[in-house]
Amino acid sequence: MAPKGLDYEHLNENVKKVQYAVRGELYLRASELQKEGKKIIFTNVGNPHALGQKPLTFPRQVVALCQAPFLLDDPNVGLMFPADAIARAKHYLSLTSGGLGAYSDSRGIPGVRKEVAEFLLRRDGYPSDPELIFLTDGASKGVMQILNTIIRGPNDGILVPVPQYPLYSAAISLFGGTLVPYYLEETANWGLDVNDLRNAVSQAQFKGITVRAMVIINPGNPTGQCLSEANLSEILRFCYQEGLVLLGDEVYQQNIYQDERPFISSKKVLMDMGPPYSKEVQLVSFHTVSKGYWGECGQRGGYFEMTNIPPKSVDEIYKVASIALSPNVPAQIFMGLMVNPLKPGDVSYEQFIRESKGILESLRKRARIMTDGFNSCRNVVCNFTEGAMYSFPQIRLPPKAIEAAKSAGKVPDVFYCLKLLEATGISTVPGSGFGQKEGVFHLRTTILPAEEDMPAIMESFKKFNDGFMKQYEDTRGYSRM
Ligand code: DCS
Repeated sequence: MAPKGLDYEHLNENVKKVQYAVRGELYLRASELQKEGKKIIFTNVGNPHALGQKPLTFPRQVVALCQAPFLLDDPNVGLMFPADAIARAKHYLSLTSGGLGAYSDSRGIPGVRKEVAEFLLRRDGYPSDPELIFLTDGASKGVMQILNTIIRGPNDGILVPVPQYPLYSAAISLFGGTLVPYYLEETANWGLDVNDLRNAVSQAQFKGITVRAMVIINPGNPTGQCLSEANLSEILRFCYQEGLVLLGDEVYQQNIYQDERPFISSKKVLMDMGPPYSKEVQLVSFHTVSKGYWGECGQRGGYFEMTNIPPKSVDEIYKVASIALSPNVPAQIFMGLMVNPLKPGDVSYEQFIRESKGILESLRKRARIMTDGFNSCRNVVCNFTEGAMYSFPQIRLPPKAIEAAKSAGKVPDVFYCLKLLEATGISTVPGSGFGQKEGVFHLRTTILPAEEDMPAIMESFKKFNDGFMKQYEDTRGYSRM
């Protein structure tokens, strides 16, 4: 028989090459165990509502009214919804062309893009053009759109931090480009050294690869560090010298758990640098409704803002966005609500602040409990989670554990994480899914389990880890950085 289009052997090789550990072997095993009735703590994905976080009331009221506009005609609507939610629902409906059931412009609703631009002006102190803001189905789709536009083939390189969130490695292989790694330094709190970037570019050039873009994740996933202003300006200067587009993944900008290094956007640093940088460096920055105290992952809302991108390139990005007709319209309303929150004096303001502060303060405590918990374990060292939603401890595996993993046909950190899962139900992602230096092992867990469950989870981790170490330890050396 003639081969058929979807026969495995004839699939697009780029599709087959893609790896995505966040939903990989550990996740599949955890799902199996759950089916068998084992209680699983899913700390593999940064999905706050799945771990019990309650949605903020006000945005849900607004979107509920937008979804059911007939409620607005009900004489009792004022008994069911606060006046500010009713006003906001009417406002957003007036911005759509036919409510939530109608496609929007493929860049998103113009009125919401204007609200994003106003937010960026307030945040950074520099004007932002709504025409250069595209709304997307989560930040993921935006990142994929931009990478797809940049990558022409295997000789195009994208500088990506290692460890990194595997959206980047996966999308780069899907589009047939080449990932050029730059290593974050664990002993320097996952900082990055511009000299390493230069080396990475020259090594790539030596192999015939032209580096065209650089990704930063700030705050970092899985590493949790917040980049300083000085570091960001060094990076931007480097991008200027090398002619690279900077892709600034800033989805965790609200998730900050220390006061020394508040979030500062790449756009603000770039504009502060003045010409020639502010006029020349091409920057695309990404944001989402999935993170922060919103955690509305399932809504799939995001945006990207383009700076110094030539109009003809913007037109091409618009054209390709148009193939998918329109981003999610309800998610666009969430984005509008996120960037244009309630103000003091609004009826729902107090409740909104109470809810959002409660979430952030609790995340801050959980970041501390986790880091301290990991650091109290045998052969585990962990940098403090300064921001984002993850803890990324290094696990110093004894040589015997590495041998045992090899004979089980597993990568050592996968072996450790599988044992952890079987023993405790804690479902993590092995560090190898994010990239790490040779011979060094990690795992990633989210800091999202409920605060009251945290001590028990850390205790159960410690019990497992210390037992594991005891089982495999001998007098020879360890894996270490
Ligand atoms: N960028 C980073 C750094 C992320 O961590 C995520 C999601 C995204 C982009 C995409 O988010 P949205 O598409 O939902 O906007 N983080 C995943 C993770 O590591 N765990 O859960 C989801």
